[in-house]
Amino acid sequence: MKHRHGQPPSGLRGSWRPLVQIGLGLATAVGLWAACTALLNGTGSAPRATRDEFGPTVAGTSPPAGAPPDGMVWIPGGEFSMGCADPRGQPFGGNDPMRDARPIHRVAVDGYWMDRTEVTNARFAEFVAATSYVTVAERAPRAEDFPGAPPENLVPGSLVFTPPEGPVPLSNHYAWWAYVPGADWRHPTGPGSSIDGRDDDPVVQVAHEDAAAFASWAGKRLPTEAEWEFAARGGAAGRLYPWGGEFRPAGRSMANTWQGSFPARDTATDGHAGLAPVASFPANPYGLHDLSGNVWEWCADWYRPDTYATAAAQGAVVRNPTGPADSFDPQEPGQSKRVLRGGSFLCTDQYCSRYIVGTRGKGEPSSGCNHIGFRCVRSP
Ligand SMILES: [Ca+2]
Repeated sequence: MKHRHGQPPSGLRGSWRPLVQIGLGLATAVGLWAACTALLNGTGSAPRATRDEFGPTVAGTSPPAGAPPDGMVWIPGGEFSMGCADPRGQPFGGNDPMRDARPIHRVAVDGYWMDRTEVTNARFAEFVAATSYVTVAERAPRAEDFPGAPPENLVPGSLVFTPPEGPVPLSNHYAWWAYVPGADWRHPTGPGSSIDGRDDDPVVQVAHEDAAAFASWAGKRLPTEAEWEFAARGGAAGRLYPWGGEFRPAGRSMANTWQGSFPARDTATDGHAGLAPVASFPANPYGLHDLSGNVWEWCADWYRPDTYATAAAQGAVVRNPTGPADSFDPQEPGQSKRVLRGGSFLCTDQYCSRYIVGTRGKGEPSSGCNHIGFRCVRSP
């Protein structure tokens, strides 16, 4: 098992025991970041794929009659090649082989509506105003769930990216993640922060169940991983990015990611240090914004590294896959994970190149973070 970008050694975790006790969570800080860092062993059976293995995308159905739901666009569905070739060696390809995104295999999805953008603070606030919903990060951890944790640690909070003063080894996520009491969707980086004037930023510090609760209230649902990828590809086949094959075509930034030396200094040459308001960058051919970078997006599926191997072994087009029945992450065998997609403003080829459209992320579902949000879909 490689650990170059994986879990810190247990001794380091031991030094963080109070935090670990507070969160399944903080284990999860790692889990969440592992979403952006994983060097998976995978099953060992996934063959190295090439771009040649992508077949054409065959678009599906026309939109149903009537006006589109507010803020949504029609995704025609159809048959496509799902997955990611090894991006190492490509410009901005990073150093992760992305083994959990292979084999590239044929998948078909029915048509659906999808939110043009990530769900914003303004929209999430409407939901909370209408329902008095309290997010996971705003609830105090229960003592029975964290035996041995000091009572003073059983306070609501969430995970916040906290850049170090200078360069640090990239093998230890704890150098830039902290559990911050009082961090929640209204205070994305802690009690001193706010979302005033940030109506159009994507909502963050939402756990998977918070996202699902919003979706249910809105008459929508979280996308399956296959729906997310079909939409992100915009009808094209095998491209590295939602907009094409070049990360910065003609020198233009197409997504909110990280520039500069990670994790100490984001030079923000793309115009945004931290979150960007949704739709700050061009839409893909289906009219969807921010599929790459800005915030990770929760999907409905459980995560397993062998999901694609299992699907491909069926030897036929996989129709409307909803993911495995359970979760397994060899990096954190005791933690269930849901799929995350798209990468975030923290992604950089120095560390995480999951702004590449076919790559997969994962997160412990009860944890929010200030680089994780979501968008919804609706079936006709
Ligand atoms: Ca940026």
